[in-house]
This record gives sequence, structure tokens and C-alpha cells, in this order.
Amino acid sequence: MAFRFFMLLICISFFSCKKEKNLVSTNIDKLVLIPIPDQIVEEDYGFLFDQETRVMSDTLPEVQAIATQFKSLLKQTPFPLILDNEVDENVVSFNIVSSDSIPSPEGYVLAINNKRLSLAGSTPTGVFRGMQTLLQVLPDALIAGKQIDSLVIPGLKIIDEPQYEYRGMMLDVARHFFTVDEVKRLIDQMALYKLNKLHLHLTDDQGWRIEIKSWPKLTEIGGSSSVRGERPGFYTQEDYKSIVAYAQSKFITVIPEIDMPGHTNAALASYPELNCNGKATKLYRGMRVGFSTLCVDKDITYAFVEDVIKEIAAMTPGTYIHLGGDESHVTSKKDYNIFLNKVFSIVKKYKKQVIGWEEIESAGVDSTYIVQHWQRTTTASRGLAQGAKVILSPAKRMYLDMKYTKKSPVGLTWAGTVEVDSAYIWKPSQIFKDVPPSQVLGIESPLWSETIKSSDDIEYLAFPRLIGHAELGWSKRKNYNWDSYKLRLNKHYNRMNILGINYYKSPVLKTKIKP
Ligand code: IFG
Repeated sequence: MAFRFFMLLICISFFSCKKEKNLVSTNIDKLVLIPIPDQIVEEDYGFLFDQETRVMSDTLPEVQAIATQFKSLLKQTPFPLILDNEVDENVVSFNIVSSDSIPSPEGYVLAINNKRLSLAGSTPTGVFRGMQTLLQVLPDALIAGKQIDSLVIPGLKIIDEPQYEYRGMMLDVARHFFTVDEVKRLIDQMALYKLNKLHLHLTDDQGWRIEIKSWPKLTEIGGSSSVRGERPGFYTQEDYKSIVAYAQSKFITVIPEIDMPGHTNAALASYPELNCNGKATKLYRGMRVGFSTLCVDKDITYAFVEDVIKEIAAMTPGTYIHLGGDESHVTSKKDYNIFLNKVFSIVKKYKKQVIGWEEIESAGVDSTYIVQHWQRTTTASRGLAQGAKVILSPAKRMYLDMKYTKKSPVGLTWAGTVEVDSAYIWKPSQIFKDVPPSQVLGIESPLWSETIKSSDDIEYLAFPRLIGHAELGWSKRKNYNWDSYKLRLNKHYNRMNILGINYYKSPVLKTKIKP
């Protein structure tokens, strides 16, 4: 006791004894990071939270929101985490730095040692992407919202940036409708794995799901049905704007698809005048494709398309509008090209750029277009040869509506069955290896909804394959392989349980894991 008193005297009289935080040595072997970061090195000591630990944040509101999210994550701990932009030690900081130090707009540096936990990006997007990694570094108990009394975060330095700029998922809300809340739930899950594009397939033969004020019957009639009539519905423009804003808050861009000239029965059933014969079709509740077309010869068709694109463009901050263009089996090639060229001009008039399924290349594309590869590399290659960019959705690897095995309770099998390993073991860079890498923007995982009608169904088909796709989209090829991913994914199941994700328990992962 006397000694301690003596030490205290020494401290008070001679030094400003900053309480040296005790050093806690940590290791990063147990961390489960997916997508795997580009560079990660271990530090000797971790960051120990205590009563004096502060939080510092850049003044940008989006960065402050990330700091607030971090603080709320630790609400079940005894640490006050007072906001304080003056301290330089014992602090958790969220900063914007120059693009000289972090060139990628989605890149970040996460540096954790005994003095500070610092997350930096050159944009709020980069800080947000890094926050997803930080979430995976935090212990499961914290993510589960359990009360914890002590917390040390493993010491590490991660320098990370994405391989591809386009890392997306498509949700078909036309065959079966999904509510705003179900879409927002999916957005939350996508954000955790650094995906940045949500392609919404808003219209098809079975349903028109987005309110167009100048053509109200599109949703009154076209939104009143679905596959087997199981899930009718539509988004008001307010609903759609709230989805767009919510996605934006997670730095995810919504890309709306109005599929045309095929896959248009819902519109043709809503307005007789859109049909060449002037008669409305019947609403369709089946699962066939390729039997519908807008009437290419009628002027009203282009007035309709322009009204739709005008209203969609006004609600879409993103650069792209997806025009579909797939499976127009009852539109002659000549008419298809005439139609698309007129519609391309309309999209440009509203200052947007065109994405379309690979077939649109026949109408003539250029470097301002994106063709989405899904079925024939030969078709997409013709688009690439014209200078278009490509996003990769090869059905045999990326179609999340393909069954895992023949026994899967939901899904289709026309492109084959796709187990968790098959979805992962392929090389995006090798699909079109003869074109400049800059023409390959990235990958997107389509989930068609003919056979699904709930968030559980979405999650069963999307997880874990979407997680593997997220790694293929984000991580550098040199940093991953199936064996390392399989180990990490096996350990990640516990986190998915905490997150309440209804994932498929693949037997592929149960096989003995090489140590
Ligand atoms: N192909 C159709 C989709 C959907 C899908 C189901 C594309 C581009 C089969 N078009 O994929 O509408 O029916 O797997």
C-alpha cells in the first residue's frame, strides 16, 4: 500500500502519468473476413476499450453516421465512448483522408493497435466498406447484442480496395412481388458483403411493379397478379424512392429494369392500345417466357416508353436504366433493332445510360452501354467488340434461382444445379479474357422469383452463394481460393445465425476440411 502511495506521489509530483493502457497481445487467426481483404498484417497488441476511450469522426454526415452506428453497436458495453475530436490516443476514429493515400473511392485502411482503432477512406463510401470489415472483426457476442464487460479488438492493419467496381445482385420483384421491408432486409444483408448495386427487375409478363402516374393501369391491372397469383402488388413512387434512399444510405445504387420489348404481358394486359391488334391480353400467372412483345409499329408504343422512362429516370439518381431486351422471341430481329434504337435515344434524352441483357448488342451499342452476360458468351462478345462494357451473370455460376441440388425445395434447373462450390470455383477474369479488363465492370447475381415468395426463400437461395460471389467481386484473385474460402465460410455460419439469415446448409462444406 505504502509503495503504491509512494508511486502515486512520484506520479503527481514529477510526471503527468498518463495511464498507460495495459498491452494485450492478440492474434488474427480466428478472424473470419469475407470478402478477404487485399492486405492484412498482424499487430502485436490489440485495442483495449476502457472508460476513457473516445470516438472521433470526420464532420461529413455520412461518416458521422458510421461512427454513430459503431457507438450503438457498443451500447451493451460499459464504455461511454464520448465523441471527442481532440484526442490522439485511446480513440476510435473514422476519417476521410486524401485520395493520394487511398486512391480507390471504395478503398479503406483499418489500423488497430494498442493506441487507437482507426478506419479511414478517401470517401464516405470507402469508410462504409471498411466498416463492414470492422463488423467482422468485432466479436459475435457484440453483434448478437449481448452485454459484454470488456472488449479488446485484435491488432491488425488492413489496406483494402475492390477488384471490380460493379458488384451486384438482381431481385426479380415481377414474378412474385416483395415488399419494401423485404427489399430493405436484403439491402442490409448485401451491404455486409460490400455489394454496391441492386438491380430491381420491376416488370415482366406476370406483373408491373412500379407506379407510373401517366399510365395508372400498369399497376392497377398489371400489378394485380403474379405467378400463380400468389404475390401481387406494386411500389408506389414513394415506396420506390424509399428503397432507393435506403440503398443509398448503404452506398448501394439501385438500377431499375423495365424489360422490353419482350416480357411485357403485364403492360399489354393493362392497355389494349399497346397491342398491335388493339385488344388487351389476359393477365398471365404461368412461368413461360418469350411469348410477348410491345407493338413496334405503333407510335403510342414510344409515347408509352418515353413516359415510363421519364418517370423512372426522375426517381433514379444512378447513371443506368436497365431496358431488359432478353427473350424477345416473338419480335422479329428487324423490329427488335428498330424498337431498341428508338428506346436507346429516349434513355439518352433523359440523361441516363443503357444496361441491357446481352441480346441488345444486335441493335448497335458502344462504350457508353453495358451488356449483361447471362447465357451466350458469343452474344456478349459481339457487344464487347462494339466497345460496350460487360457485367458477368453467367447463369451456370451466378443465377441464384438455380437449385443447389435436384432436391432443393425452390428454384429452377434449366441452367443446371449450382452447389456452393460451383458458384465460387470460376474465374470472372477468364470469361472474356481477350478484352481489356477495363471493359469488364464486374459481376451480378440474379435471383429470378418464379418459384419463391418470401424473405426465407430469397435467403435460402442467395446464401451462401451470394457471399462467395461477393468475394469474387471484391477480392483480388491472388488472395483467395476455394479451400481458404471453405474454411472461412464454415466459421462464418455462426455470424449468419446471429444475423438471422436463412442460409442453405450445404453438405459440400461438411466434408473434412484440410487443416
Ligand atoms: N431467363 C429469363 C428470366 C427468368 C430466368 C429464370 C433472363 C435474362 C430465365 N431471362 O434470364 O426472365 O425467367 O432462370
